[in-house]
Amino acid sequence: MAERLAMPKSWHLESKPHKFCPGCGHGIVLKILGEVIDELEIQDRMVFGVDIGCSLLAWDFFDVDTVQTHHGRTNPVMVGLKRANPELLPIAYMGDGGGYAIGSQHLVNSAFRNEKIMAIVVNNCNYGMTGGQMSPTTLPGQKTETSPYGRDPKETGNPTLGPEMVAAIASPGAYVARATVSNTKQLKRFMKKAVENQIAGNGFSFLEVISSCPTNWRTNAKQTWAFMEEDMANYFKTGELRTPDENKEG
Ligand SMILES: Cc1ncc(C[n+]2csc(CCOP(=O)(O)OP(=O)(O)O)c2C)c(N)n1
Ligand code: SF4
Repeated sequence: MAERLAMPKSWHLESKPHKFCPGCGHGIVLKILGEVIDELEIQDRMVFGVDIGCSLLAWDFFDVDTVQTHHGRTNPVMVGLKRANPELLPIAYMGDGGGYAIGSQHLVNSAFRNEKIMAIVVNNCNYGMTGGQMSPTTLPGQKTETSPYGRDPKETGNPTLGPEMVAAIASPGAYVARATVSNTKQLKRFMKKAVENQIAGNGFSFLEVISSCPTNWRTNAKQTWAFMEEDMANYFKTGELRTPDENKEG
């Protein structure tokens, strides 16, 4: 059994070490989420929804009630739980494939209806679990299994800007932001504000997190960091796009 050491109290100790590849950003996002759950003391009210893709490797990550749903269906399942029991704090956790491709209609409808749930999209610019195919957020020129010559926006459009889309259709009370695993202080601030927005019952909370997938990017540590901090950061700008009081950190 793993030792607790610096692990959040809300983590499920028996399932550690976790199942993500070395260098994967999912572990960082889930560590920050665990710290926020502990600090806000919401472990008993939280329901964690994991999608298909590498997010599902977190099915036993937290010591909280967890539901696994198919591609992109995590948002409506969390909405149903919230409507049935408004005391719950459901958090939907998915990849850019689940959130912006096959589950995009659910994301759009949750945002339009200002559903009082939180959704986290971990954006690693590819379909990680299935071996690195092109996803909605694959960057122009980026080589993947299904774009071996690099993504051509003339053929496949431009990468999806999830928070920008959600911010454009969100209602007052929504919280929308983009963070990155390469800036954990900012990531924690935004994660906490998104969860606090749920506790206050203000409206939809949406957080995209720029994350790493060195296995499919086929990058070493230095190249992984550079891809996130240069290529991805140039296209996907971090910051808050909607807050309940409209004071935003840029
Ligand atoms: C309806 C359906 N279509 C396709 C698949 C195959 N599939 C499983 S995981 C996955 C990719 C998921 O990518 P993403 O959501 O970006 O998450 P990641 O693995 O990168 O974290 C796909 C296409 C599936 N399981 N179900
Ligand atoms: S395939 Fe990519 S996203 Fe999935 S666990 Fe490995 S590094 Fe993480």
